[in-house]
Amino acid sequence: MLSKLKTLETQVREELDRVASITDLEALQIRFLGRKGELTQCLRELSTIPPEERPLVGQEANRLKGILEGLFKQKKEVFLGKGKTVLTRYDWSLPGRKTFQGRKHPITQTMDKICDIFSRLNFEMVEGPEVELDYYNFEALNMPADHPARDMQDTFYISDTLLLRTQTSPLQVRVMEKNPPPLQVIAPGKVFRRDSDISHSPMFHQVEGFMVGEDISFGDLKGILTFFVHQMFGEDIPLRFRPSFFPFTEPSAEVDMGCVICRGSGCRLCSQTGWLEILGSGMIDPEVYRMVGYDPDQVTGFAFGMGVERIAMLRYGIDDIRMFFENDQRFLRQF
Ligand code: 2NL
Repeated sequence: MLSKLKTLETQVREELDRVASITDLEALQIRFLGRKGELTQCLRELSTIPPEERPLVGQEANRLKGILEGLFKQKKEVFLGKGKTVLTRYDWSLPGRKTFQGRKHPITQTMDKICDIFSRLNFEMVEGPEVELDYYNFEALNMPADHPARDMQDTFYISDTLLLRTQTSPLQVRVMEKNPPPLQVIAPGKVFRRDSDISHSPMFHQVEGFMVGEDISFGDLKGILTFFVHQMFGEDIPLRFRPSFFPFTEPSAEVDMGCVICRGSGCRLCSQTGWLEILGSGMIDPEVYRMVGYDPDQVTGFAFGMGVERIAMLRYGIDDIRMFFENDQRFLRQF
């Protein structure tokens, strides 16, 4: 009896696969599940089999009846245009879909590495508000209203006095206001500028840092930043310090490192120069010390700033900054 049920099931499944119209389907349903249908007959014959076998066979027959009714219903929905493609068979042996373990975003990984290098040099990390007062973002950094340097950065203003910070230096100003020297601080975080193309994003990440105290020299700046670049990109990377200008430092220097792609011989990435700019830096301007209440005759120090996306692009060989913010899993899973 049990094997008869099995055969019946196979037979119904095969015929269901071949059914081409709703009329055929209904005929098939009557043939098996109708009042005189084959399965219905089997259920009737239950009374003729030995009593001890009845519960098991009965259970099987009813289970099959349920399955077949479901199959007929599904097939009917296909013909009536309801339901989507209906799978009539499941392969339980198929392996499951692979799941991926989450991980840190490449920007976060790069920022962690930068902060880790500076923390080994005794720098302390500070974080703070992304919405800043105009005072901390510009005034205190030697950029009063109407200062031409404000045009260097296209700022998102919220009101006359509030803005989205264009750099993380306002945080460092707040630290100096509240704490006497000596200090060694790094300030990582999001910054905002009205700019968007393959190398600019309106939101990006910066790590800035400063070191103030007695007799901190340009030599200290060179030593610390050289150590940083060597830790980040390798001991064999050459560096050069090139004169530059920032309103909050004097003298100022931009730091270039030997191109990581062509190793100095010139390529598209370094515009045939053999060098890549990676940091801005300088000795903190006496005007900044006055603004935070330090005595410029007693205190010296340096500061620097870098774009995390730029460092990450050089580290991983990525040529479009927007890749970081598209959240494409095919991109993110590579890190
Ligand atoms: C760049 C250049 C720089 C600073 C940031 C700074 C902070 C204070 C005082 C003085 Cl509190 N300076 N920060 C100094 C020089 C350069 O960033 O190219 N950033 C991406």
